[in-house]
Amino acid sequence: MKHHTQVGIVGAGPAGLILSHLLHLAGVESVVLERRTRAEVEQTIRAGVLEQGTVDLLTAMGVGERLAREGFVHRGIYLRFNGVTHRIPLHDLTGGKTVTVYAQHEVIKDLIAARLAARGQIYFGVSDVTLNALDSDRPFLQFSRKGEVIKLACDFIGGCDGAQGISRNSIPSGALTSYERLYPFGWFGILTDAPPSSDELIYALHDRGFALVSTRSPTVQRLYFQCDPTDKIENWPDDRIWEEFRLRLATDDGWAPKEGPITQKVVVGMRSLVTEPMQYGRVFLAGDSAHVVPPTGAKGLNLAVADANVLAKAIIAYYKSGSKALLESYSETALRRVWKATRFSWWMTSMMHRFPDGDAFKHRLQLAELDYVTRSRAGETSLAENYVGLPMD
Ligand code: FAS
Ligand code: PHB
Repeated sequence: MKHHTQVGIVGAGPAGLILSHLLHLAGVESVVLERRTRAEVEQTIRAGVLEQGTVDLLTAMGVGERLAREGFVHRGIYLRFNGVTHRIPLHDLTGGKTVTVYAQHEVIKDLIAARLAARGQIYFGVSDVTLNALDSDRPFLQFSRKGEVIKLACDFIGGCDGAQGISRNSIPSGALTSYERLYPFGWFGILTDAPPSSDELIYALHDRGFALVSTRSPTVQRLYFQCDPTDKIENWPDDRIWEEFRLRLATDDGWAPKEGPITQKVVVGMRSLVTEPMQYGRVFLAGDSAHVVPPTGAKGLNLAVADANVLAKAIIAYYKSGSKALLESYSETALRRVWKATRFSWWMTSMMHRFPDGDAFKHRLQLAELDYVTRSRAGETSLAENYVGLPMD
């Protein structure tokens, strides 16, 4: 076990693994510390949509081969409201950009395989990780592994441990400002063994609430509907779930989802959170450890990737030229994109969910906004360029 590395990374999610592999490709060494087992990390069902920039980066990193083979390229999405479906032609509106549906846990498997094939150091199942001496030039991580307490000296620390991690909380609270918005609803998500119900994703607003039709493969589908954030999966037997989807996704021409056995149910809460700055001394936050977005805009995973890309460039520049300029501007650079993705995720969420306050005026505004976005070239272009992903740098 080494006791010094150039970059110590906490968390083996998209942010930590992308950071580690980008550093490796530039000859910078890192060690990744992950509290869960490899199997747990690789089996965590989460996001499903990769922005064009994410696909391009994974490909450039040499981790895009299975993605190219098994991912589903989508050239548009559907918005459904008042029983009518409108297509947003993403590809036509953005000069040829698309999104690819490829599950986050598949990206994780590909990244872990690439790291280990390159003899990367990922320590799964560690515990009691602490970040220390962050405002010195000799920070260190300390953790327990196989009953041994280990001290790992680093030049820099990547805090990539997600919304429930310790990195953000290791920074003196006076040094950070958090901006948060809680939403009065969550998502009830299912995986079902069924063929696709649609060739592209369907985002629907119904009087009963939001619903989303996504996919994972020709035989496994991913669907969500808006629910009370305190709702429990025990309240939702399969037949009640399908009835709710049929109601919320109904169209004037009789469309209905293709049903099948439900193999996974989850209730996820919904909030927007941005922490500023995303750095303190020698620790740099990337991904959900610094910000959380509601999944409506499919941004969470993609923001983690973008942060890791910006941070990797900054660290590599330091080792190559000794310049700290990109390190010093990391937070400002990352936050410009984070706030634009946070705005878009808030906008999509606010437009497409029924707020329980029953505000009829607000609901009429939502329908007017949807009517504008789906009938205005400028409106649909704005949605499209945000959905496929704003430029990474
Ligand atoms: P992650 O949370 O993915 O990874 C952090 C890692 O750090 C985890 O493996 C964790 O085990 C580890 N860790 C935490 N504390 C640690 C400690 N003290 N020591 C060591 N390791 C530690 N985004 C979308 O774009 N679309 C979606 O549909 C979507 N659905 C989601 C559904 C759910 C249930 C959740 C929770 C999130 C969803 N997200 C979605 C957001 C999600 O994809 C995140 O944005 C993405 O995983 C962020 O990646 P990371 O920042 O790497 O954090
Ligand atoms: C998913 O497939 O899990 C998914 C797709 C689009 C979203 C959110 C989640 O906006």
